Amino acid sequence: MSQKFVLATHNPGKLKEMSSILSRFGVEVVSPKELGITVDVEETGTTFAENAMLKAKTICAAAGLPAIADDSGLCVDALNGGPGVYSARYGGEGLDDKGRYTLLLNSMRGQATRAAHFTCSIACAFPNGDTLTAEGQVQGTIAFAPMGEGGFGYDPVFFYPPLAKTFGQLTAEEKSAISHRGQALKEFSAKLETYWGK
Ligand code: ITT
Repeated sequence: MSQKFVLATHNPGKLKEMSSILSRFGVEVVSPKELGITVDVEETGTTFAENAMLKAKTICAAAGLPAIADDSGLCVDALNGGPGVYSARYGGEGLDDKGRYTLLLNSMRGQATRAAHFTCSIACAFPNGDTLTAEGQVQGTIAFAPMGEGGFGYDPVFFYPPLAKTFGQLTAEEKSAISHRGQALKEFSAKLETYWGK
């Protein structure tokens, strides 16, 4: 069975990664923009899972189509798990991706404990009220300087020891094979198969 899903995100980096990963699993997607949907969901949840479900349900209601949302972030041990759910807003509204990762590098100056992980919660809401969820995580460290131009967000400063590269130095395919988003969407597509098989 095939059905079209709207991706409940306004982040172009995420949209690109989610579309490409989901297309490999045979899931057909459309962006909110293509449907003329501009609703900006206020992320009032305190967990990634809550925020993902909030976005999926709101966009599903607006589009009348099943919606898939991603709530994700970077959790740094030395910052007590921050910026975490506030990753997109770290440092306030005025900063762009580069401003945010520069602020992060500055707050990690002199810090020897550099362990961090990316986490991703996927939520899918169907017009009939059904929901599906999935999670993914990837461990790494915070680099001492930005490296690479790939990806988006904090990728240039997220160092992945097994490949000895930052996420910014990986191709889209390399990143998706190991990333928090890649893992969460893989789990999601398996759950979707089961859901459709019911
Ligand atoms: P939507 O809510 O519209 O999806 P957003 O960017 O506001 O977009 P989030 O609230 O989930 O999304 O914030 C996630 C932030 O975490 C994102 O803006 C990046 O700064 C960071 N992030 C998440 N996944 C990342 C990745 O794969 N690489 C680098 N940074 C990532």
